[in-house]
Amino acid sequence: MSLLDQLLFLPERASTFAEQVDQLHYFVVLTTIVASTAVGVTALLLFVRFRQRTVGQQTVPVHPPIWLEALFVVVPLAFFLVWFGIGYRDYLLLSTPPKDAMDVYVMGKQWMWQFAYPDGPSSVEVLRVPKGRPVRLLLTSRDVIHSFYVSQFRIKQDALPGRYTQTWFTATRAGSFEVLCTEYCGVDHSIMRGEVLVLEPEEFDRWWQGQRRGLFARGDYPASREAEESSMVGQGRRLAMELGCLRCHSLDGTPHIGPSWKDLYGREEKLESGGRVKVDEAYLTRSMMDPLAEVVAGFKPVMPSFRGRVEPAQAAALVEFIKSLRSEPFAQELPRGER
Ligand code: HEC
Ligand SMILES: [Cu+2]
Repeated sequence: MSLLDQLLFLPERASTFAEQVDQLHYFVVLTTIVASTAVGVTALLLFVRFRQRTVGQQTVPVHPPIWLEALFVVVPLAFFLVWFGIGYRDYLLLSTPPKDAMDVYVMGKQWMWQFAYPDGPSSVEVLRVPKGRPVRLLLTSRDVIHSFYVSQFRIKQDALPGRYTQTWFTATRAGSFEVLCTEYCGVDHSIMRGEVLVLEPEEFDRWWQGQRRGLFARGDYPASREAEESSMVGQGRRLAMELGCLRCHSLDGTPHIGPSWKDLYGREEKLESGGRVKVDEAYLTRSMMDPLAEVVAGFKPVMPSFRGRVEPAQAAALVEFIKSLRSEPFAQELPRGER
């Protein structure tokens, strides 16, 4: 397939998705090449075979049998459906991160990418991840729509202001990969670049421990005190007090003016409108930005909107704080041995 890679200018493959995405790509490209060539060649043959031989010659009307017409409809349709089937399967895979994935918050803003690990450091422009472990990205934007694209991983996901979207990947080789923004977002859109640094697992663990223990107080790595202060759960707790969320929400399970935050994450919430919704990061953020859109059953729609009052990084911290209020830890394995 390396000839096709070159013909199609495909970048190298560095994630578990890449293989699958490319196979579908090849399949679509090859069948369309074959089919369009066949149509073109047939047309040429017919031009020659049925060319006008005498002046004033009339074209004989053609009445194709019904089975032939059906064939021309069913065969292309079958191809489209097969592509759809494969695409749908891949889409499901791409949009359901494994439970044990490591979470990283990603914020796009004009014109840079910022990354934050719930339990650890945050960084600008460079995202360090271990090879071979699934990583879930929770994306948002501080200003306009951006789009997070790493061509070698074959992932692309929009980052929208006031909302969280997610995607995931498992990197299959160590190295440095460029992050591009693929949604035109202003004058410096073209230089809105970041870097995913895929490290060998041991190397990542060493870096991670260093971040947390302050072994690398100088040099390449930020000091660990910074890492401590930026612990998202700690920040979220502070914010919840400062912003007055705790006037209406309790942390111990007793409902107050609003529902308690204890064991909120991951459960199914009944809504006043009759529906149900799974409490995930996106829902929690929506509840802060647009509280009246989905009112929890049994509560009054009195929560004020925090749109514009809570920055994306703060929203992420609040979400992480709410997630930390679980009586049983959920299956999430942030770098081995750290929990
Ligand atoms: C004036 C009281 C009040 C304040 C202040 C308030 N909330 Fe709420 N909140 C409510 C009520 C009432 C509900 C339930 C009705 C609804 O869904 O809008 C709610 C619902 C929620 C939900 C959904 C809960 C669930 O069970 O699904 C979240 C998440 C939430 N609030 C987060 C926050 C955060 C974060 C803050 C602070 C930045 C905050 N709230 C401040 C009253 C409040
Ligand atoms: Cu952008």
